[in-house]
Amino acid sequence: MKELNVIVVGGGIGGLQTALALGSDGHKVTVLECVKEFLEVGAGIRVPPNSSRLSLSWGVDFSQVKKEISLGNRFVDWKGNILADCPFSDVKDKYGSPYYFLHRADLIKVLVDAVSKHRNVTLMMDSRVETYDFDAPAVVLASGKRMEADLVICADGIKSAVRNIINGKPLEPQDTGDVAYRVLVPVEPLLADPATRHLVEQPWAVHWMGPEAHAVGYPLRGGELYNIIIDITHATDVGKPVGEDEWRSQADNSELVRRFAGWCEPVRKLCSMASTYLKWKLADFDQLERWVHPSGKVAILGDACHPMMPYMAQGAAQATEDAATLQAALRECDDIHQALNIYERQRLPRAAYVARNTRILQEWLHLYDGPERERRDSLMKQDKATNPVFWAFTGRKDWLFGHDARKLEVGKESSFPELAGLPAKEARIYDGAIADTELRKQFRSMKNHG
Ligand SMILES: Cc1cc2nc3c(=O)[nH]c(=O)nc-3n(C[C@H](O)[C@H](O)[C@H](O)COP(=O)(O)OP(=O)(O)OC[C@H]3O[C@@H](n4cnc5c(N)ncnc54)[C@H](O)[C@@H]3O)c2cc1C
Ligand SMILES: *[C@@H]1O[C@H](CO)[C@@H](O)[C@H](O)[C@H]1NC(C)=O
Ligand SMILES: CC(=O)N[C@H]1CO[C@H](CO)[C@@H](O)[C@@H]1O
Repeated sequence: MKELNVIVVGGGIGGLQTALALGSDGHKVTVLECVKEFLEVGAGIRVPPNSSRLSLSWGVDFSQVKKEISLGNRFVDWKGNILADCPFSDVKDKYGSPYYFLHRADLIKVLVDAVSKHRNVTLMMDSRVETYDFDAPAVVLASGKRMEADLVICADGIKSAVRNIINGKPLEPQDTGDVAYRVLVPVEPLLADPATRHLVEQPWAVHWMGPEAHAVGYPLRGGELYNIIIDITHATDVGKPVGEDEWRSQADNSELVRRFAGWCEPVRKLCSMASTYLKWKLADFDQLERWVHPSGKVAILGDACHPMMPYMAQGAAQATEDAATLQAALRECDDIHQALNIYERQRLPRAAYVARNTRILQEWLHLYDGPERERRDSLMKQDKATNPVFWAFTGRKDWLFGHDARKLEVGKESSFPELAGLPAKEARIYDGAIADTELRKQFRSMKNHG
């Protein structure tokens, strides 16, 4: 395709990567970002193998930031017993690059650095897009300025203002039933304690799983910080509720300490160390019908079209794949509309499949103790499609990590590995008929009197 003028709305991880991908093919890209400057959101982000290679090919320099290389996913019950390890030791040999743990602020920094050095990409901060002209195509900024292009890519995140118009009918993100706490703690107290030392020294992503909650922890920045994500059902979250896809910074850890009082020592310690944290309500939706506006000149990308719970650590990676497939489709076709259709046909079902699996994982991660939990614990040890852990079945792991998003697959039969089923109805928390056990009642009374 000839060189295009492209507008990217939104300078998140998705928008910046799209700009770099298209800029490296000679397209002239302007990124419009509404905030005045990027917030330093203190949190970790997991970057799977093929994702970092794509970024590298667009000129992103990871060498300047401190990374941790993941040993894999470790699954532990809430009392501290290791149930299964899903090692990533083969990842570099098999998929060509390691699985990284990064600080989110570091990832944004390397992306912004690459963008600011790039001759073909311009990043405009403090530039809110208010309206779209889908046929031109063009956007109008809050300042009143109108900007035209050959192609507009909307990467404006989960609250996307343009999603419903592109989709042709409304589809709002729905509450998943869970809230997420994100915490960063210093490592010194963890290193000083023999019960937690290994958490910093051995960079597993440890998943502690218990009734209606799980926590994931991993070290960051060469072991300078420890990152924890805690996901709890609203029903048993004893903290102050947050509004629809709003996040809030809080400093009082007493609610976490109370909620996790019955858990193993590392989890209790991490909760007590949480001096400040961010809190989200997690939302997602079923797949959209369209990612491309009928004008054929505007398309949507990233969390705007496939928001998902963070349980597979795939949100940013899926946005990276979006950018790579879009780049490849524009290379392949002379017609923009045709390229966008190829992009949609390849990306929409893949992202929807990952989101669907995230919901299955949600049920298995949050089971109460009982027969279904015992069945889970034994399924987790088998390299089979019935294993509820996505990566523990080699067929799915290869599908996820071995994918080259720059290879266009449209026309070929795209096949998806089999997903694990849901737990039995009576054990399911989100759509089941779970019994009102003593423990459930206890959580509720903690909530009411908290
Ligand atoms: C708790 C949590 C943990 C996560 N952990 C991981 C993980 O480990 N690994 C992973 O891969 N993913 C993870 N994710 C998901 C990941 O953060 C997102 O999927 C990814 O950042 C999405 O990027 P995006 O660019 O599509 O959207 P966003 O990052 O939301 O960016 C959208 C941008 O558009 C801007 N914008 C919005 N409207 C306008 C407008 N009208 N005009 C101009 N600009 C506008 C916004 O200011 C924003 O900068 C996690 C998410 C959460 C909530
Ligand atoms: C920018 O575009 C030109 C073509 O206009 C291309 O030759 C060059 O490689 C691009 N720059 C980068 C850094 O990719
Ligand atoms: C972009 C990229 O690096 N893609 C690679 C992903 O992994 C598969 C399987 O290892 C490779 O064949 C791709 O080249």
